[in-house]
Amino acid sequence: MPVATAIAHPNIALCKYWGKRDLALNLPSVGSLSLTLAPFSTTTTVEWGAERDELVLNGQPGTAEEARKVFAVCDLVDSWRPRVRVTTQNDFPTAAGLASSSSAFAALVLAACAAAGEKRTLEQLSVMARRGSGSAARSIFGGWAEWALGERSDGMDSHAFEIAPVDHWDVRMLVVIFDAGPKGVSSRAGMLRTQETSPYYSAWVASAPRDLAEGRRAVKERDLNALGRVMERSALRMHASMMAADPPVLYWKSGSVWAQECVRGLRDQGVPCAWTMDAGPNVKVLVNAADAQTVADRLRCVADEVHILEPGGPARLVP
Ligand code: 2P0
Repeated sequence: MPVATAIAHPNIALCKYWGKRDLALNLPSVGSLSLTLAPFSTTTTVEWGAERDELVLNGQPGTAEEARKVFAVCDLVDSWRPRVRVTTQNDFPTAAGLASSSSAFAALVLAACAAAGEKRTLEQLSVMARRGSGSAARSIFGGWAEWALGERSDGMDSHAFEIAPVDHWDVRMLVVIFDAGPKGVSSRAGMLRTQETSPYYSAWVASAPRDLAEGRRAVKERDLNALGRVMERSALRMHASMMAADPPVLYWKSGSVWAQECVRGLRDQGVPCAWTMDAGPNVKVLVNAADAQTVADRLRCVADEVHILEPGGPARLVP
């Protein structure tokens, strides 16, 4: 039976994706920019030919909704596919706002295509990963990746690409955890509610292209102060749009604000650093590698756990 195993790292967006212009194809309303992060990873094995479709996620049977999404992506690899067994393991907390779906679907498409003997370009893999989860389009690539908005109605030009390689810039991303539980509102539900009910959603979409252009330039120039301004602005504008939804989508907790204040305090003392937040209360902080330990020690005063992550490589097959 053909079997393949792939490993992928999650990514954290520096310029955010929030909102869909096409639900069925999972096409975004805005372009986004991210950093792929090691050593956190998802390892996924696909057996192409099994008695029945089966998903095992972190040692437990996947839920019906998880299985539906996983097998729908397998259908994209081959619509006449045999039944498959998918075994996937995250080495970091699932659903804690750490973008576990980004590494999960990137590893899945790579393993599934290899097990099926289907050759695909990185761009085609990124398109397939996007159908599973938008942020996964970016985790096909290592280092600094941009997910293009695209123009085509079939979505084939809405894929990620590398804007700078993994060794471009010696930074660290600190993941500041004070709440490791599953989130109350899924990203997908939160996005849909925002675009259907928030009066600020159109302003968010209109503001995103400028942030993306500035973010791309700051990454290329390795300008942490400029990138930090864009990161915080993009995160705040995204969260402002969702807070104004009806009912509101509010992921923030008191710890989120404490961590942000800690980052501002460090910056006032001359340590370049900037925060971002996703669909959960935990905070991520971008710093120069040389400052990572100092900043992590300071953040440990307001958090249960602080993980120091580094730029990670692309999704790859495990021999
Ligand atoms: C991002 N997030 O750019 C944004 C910022 C969360 C906040 O992508 O519906 O799991 O599967 O495409 O990718 C998380 O949402 O959403 C996400 P779907 P996804 O990283």
